[in-house]
Amino acid sequence: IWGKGMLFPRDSETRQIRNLDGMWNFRIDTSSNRNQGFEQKWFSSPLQQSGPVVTMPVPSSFNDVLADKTIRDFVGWAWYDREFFVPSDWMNKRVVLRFESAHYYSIVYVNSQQVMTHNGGHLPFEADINQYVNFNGPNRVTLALNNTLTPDTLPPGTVRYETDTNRYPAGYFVQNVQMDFFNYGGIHRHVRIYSTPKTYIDDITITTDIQGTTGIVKYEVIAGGQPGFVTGEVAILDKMGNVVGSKQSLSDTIQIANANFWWPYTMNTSSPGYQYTMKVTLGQATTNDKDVYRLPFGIRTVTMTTHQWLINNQPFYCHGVNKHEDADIRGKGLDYALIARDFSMLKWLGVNCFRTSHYPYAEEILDQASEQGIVIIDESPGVGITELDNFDNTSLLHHLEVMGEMVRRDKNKPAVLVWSVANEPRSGLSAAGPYFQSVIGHTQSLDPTRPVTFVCNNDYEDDFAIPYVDIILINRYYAWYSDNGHTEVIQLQLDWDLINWRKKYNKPIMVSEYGADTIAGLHREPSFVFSEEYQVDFMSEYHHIFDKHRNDFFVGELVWNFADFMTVQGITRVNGNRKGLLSRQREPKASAHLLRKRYMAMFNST
Ligand code: GCB
Repeated sequence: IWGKGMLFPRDSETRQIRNLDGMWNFRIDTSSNRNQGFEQKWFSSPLQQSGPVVTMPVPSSFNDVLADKTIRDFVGWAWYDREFFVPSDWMNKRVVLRFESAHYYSIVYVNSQQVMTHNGGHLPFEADINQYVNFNGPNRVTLALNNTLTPDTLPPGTVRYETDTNRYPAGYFVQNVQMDFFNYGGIHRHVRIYSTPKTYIDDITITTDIQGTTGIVKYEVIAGGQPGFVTGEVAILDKMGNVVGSKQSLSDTIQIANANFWWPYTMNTSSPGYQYTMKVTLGQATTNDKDVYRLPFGIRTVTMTTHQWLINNQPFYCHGVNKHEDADIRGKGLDYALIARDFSMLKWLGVNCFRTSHYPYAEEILDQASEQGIVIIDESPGVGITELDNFDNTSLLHHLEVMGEMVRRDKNKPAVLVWSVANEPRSGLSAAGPYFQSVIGHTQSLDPTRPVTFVCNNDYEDDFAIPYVDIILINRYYAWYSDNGHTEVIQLQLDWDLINWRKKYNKPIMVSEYGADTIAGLHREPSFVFSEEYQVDFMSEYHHIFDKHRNDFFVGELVWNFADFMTVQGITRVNGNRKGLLSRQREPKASAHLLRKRYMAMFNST
């Protein structure tokens, strides 16, 4: 069912990795038809031969690196290239070129030949380039990257053209987006080449169950290349490297007595985030190929009852935040120092769960969450599905495809416990019924082990998509987008709302967003909107109602947002969205101290 696998590149005795990060050559195509790059075949020679280039770091968004407004606001084809070498002893191997993500539409060339295309940011793509490369000299990789959003992309967007040259310069157009974050473009994550034997481990799927103290590990290995007569050997190693189970088969079940289960760090402080390693060895009898891959995984279960979220059959209360991949200069570019800082601040806040609003984050981030015992609600880039044509068949097919890519990438990550297929679609439209029945049903069939949902900002009376979810996630902005400044309405309105959802659907409920814009350092007493005092008062009101229903059907709260982040320019956004508990530089506002006190007190009671 998975098609081709997308295992994260990992070194082993049979695999090698070379990193292609660094400074690449870069040019944007500002020609009037925005198509000069293809007409002049910029992919057929080094980029600096067809025109001027600037230096652009990879990984990074291209927008905020340079003091150049045209590049910052650019919409269209951007071109990257660089030289690379392939070790000559890779000649008889699979040579895979992999982009962990590039936003949005990619066409990749190696030595002037097109080797792959990919539709969508946030998810990896790769191709075997063995036949295109030179093993005895330099090679060139070129990427043509287009960040234009259309009604069929995820997230969707539209382009507005102005042709009245009395009022607009020639060629004027604007990208309109339906989401509240900056549409960063660029090569956002690592680019690598890696080698595997010609017959190789293409994919591994692990699902786990528990029975008493026994862990039940079901696995399936898919071979790629010329499988023919392949043999499989699987060993499970504990953290100390001891083999605790093994089988001679490509797909089977292994039982581990007295297993260490994967737990969030707030539910088990002695060994949170416990992961085993599955060592898979694949052999090809005729060619003598041998491939080894080591996959970390955790043993745990997740269940939604009518009123509880259970992890390993114990009730879990999610106290967390929403995040963004976002920071100064690099935009959405992967940065290890930033990842480490964010996890340190998540722990400082006492967060035990976050949602990857509003797209799948880098695998390095999810792997940290797995290792540190922080639960992930893994969200697709389905944000801003609000116009009628976003529900058409082309959009639906792309959404199904993206869910397939996302589940394929993240299915083995123990921290990922819930799939969210979308954020704030117009689920009050009748078209949302069949659309989400299909997207949610597809995701459930790809992965029957995890609950599936979407994030809703609609009213309880008239929602067409909520009937299909396993848990209800609602975003609420009482006393912000409505009754602005009036914190006295929050308890009444939120309570009324939660009780009505509960009565209608009898499912567990979370508030997946609540928040108020706050300028760090702005103070007013009594509290006033945009001041740190207001954010504190505002959140405290929500907490009363969360606590009222907590031991009943209310299973979690996620603040909007962990940190301030960049958005489009607009009259409601002062250099970005300021609803962070932390500034964009990850320093706390007063609300962060409030949340830290609240979340720390929840340990062991979750
Ligand atoms: C929302 C959206 C989020 C926005 C937030 C806001 O409901 O899901 O993307 O950034 O509200 O601050 O308006």
